[in-house]
Amino acid sequence: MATQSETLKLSLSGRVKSKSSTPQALQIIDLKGFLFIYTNPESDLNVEYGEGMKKEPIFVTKPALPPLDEFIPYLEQIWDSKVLTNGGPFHAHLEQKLCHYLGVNQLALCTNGSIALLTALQALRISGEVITTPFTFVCTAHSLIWNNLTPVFVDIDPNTLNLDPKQIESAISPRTTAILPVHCYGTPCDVEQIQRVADIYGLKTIYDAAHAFGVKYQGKSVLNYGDLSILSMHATKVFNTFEGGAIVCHDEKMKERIGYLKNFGFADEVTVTAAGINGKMSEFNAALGLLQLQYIDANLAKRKAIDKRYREHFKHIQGITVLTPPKGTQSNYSYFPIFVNEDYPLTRDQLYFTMKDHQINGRRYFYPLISEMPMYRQLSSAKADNLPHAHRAANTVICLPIYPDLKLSDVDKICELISNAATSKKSTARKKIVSDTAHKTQVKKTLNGSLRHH
Ligand code: T4K
Repeated sequence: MATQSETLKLSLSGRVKSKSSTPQALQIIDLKGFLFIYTNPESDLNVEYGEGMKKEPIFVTKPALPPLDEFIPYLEQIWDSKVLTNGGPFHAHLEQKLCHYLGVNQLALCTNGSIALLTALQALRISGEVITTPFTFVCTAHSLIWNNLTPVFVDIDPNTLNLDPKQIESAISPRTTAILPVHCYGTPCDVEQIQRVADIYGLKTIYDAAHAFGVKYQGKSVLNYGDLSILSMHATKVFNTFEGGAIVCHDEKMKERIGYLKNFGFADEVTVTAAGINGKMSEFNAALGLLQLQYIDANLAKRKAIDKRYREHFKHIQGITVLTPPKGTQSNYSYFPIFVNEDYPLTRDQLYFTMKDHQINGRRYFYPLISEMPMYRQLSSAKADNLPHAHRAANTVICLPIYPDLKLSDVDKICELISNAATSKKSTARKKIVSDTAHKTQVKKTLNGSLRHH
């Protein structure tokens, strides 16, 4: 995109060097490696998105988007009708199409996966304690805190990295009302065993299926298990509507209740049935979803080919393990996690930073473990010796890049790097770890500073 006359140069440390610029007119926001450079605040379009000085870095994901010209007619319709949100025609149509595509009875679109999770817990009137996994994105546990619920962490099964059903029973107390498992990376939980425990103890089950769009287990959608499941349609997900989410439920009555809850609790113009929230998906996002659905199968096929290629490589790289989905799984290939074991010559972080040095930006999903975070670590279930498998996974995982546009030749290069890294420059990697620690210390200082400030 065209820039202003100012010649901007960003040093690697993030400082701005500008020839004839007015520095005040420049705003640089560094979001975890993303550099957003605003060169002229007078033009909203004149925004340059860059990624530092690095050339063609590869990120853990890159959103799949349909051709822009195909989206224009949808936008024209919105512009003509002036129906922007509050349950418009695209919203209704996408709900219907997704039910069909996913093979589920009812689905309520939401603003995002987080709101879907908050609302699902409200819809089932969950109270007290909820059993959940610490090996997930922070949002899973945060949704409990936002509902004034107490998370009780249970360790994961080392084979699936999902909540271990064998350990749920011993974590149940008189205050337990629900189980909140996660189909982590899209790998189905042991849904039958979880249901068995839930039935015995009369617990509700809400699946955080943020990663599991399109995943099938034993021939049916994994979203059909439990009382409710939530989906995320965030930019980083297999199926994206920029931001978006959904709650999958079994019957119309529940769909109606969720409909009220995501619209401030309104049942009609004058009746407010609950302290609801604004959790509605806009027409823009819903229209995009309709178009995205036309491409989902092609995108899943590309992901499958990438997953296959990675697996072929990792058969030959010692010290790295990969996950094998349970028998009967039809995967969506949303993530490709690898686990760096003791017999690989580098530590996980050494490999992670070596990859970064080569512009390969994997992610350590999900490190640090939620149970180690300040708002959870005082819980007795958060103790490290209660969660050995979760700790091991968090300390050894790297999610490798996987997205439809990723070239197989890039997959080959990534694997070659991982194979070669084992035998090369450990010192470079160590240096990076020191800088990561320094960065963390800086973040801590800043946080402390801003806390004091407030
Ligand atoms: N439950 C679970 C288990 C979840 O994993 C999530 C979300 C939720 C619930 C909540 O659903 P939402 O409320 O988000 O719908 C990302 C996502 O923001 C988050 O949605 C996701 N899980 C989580 C696992 O990953 P970050 O902080 O890693 O995102 P970010 O911005 O660093 O993006 C990762 C990479 O993706 C970037 O390096 C480049 C690429 N990217 C990202 C964005 C946003 C793009 O190319 N374009 C983009 O617009 O959290």
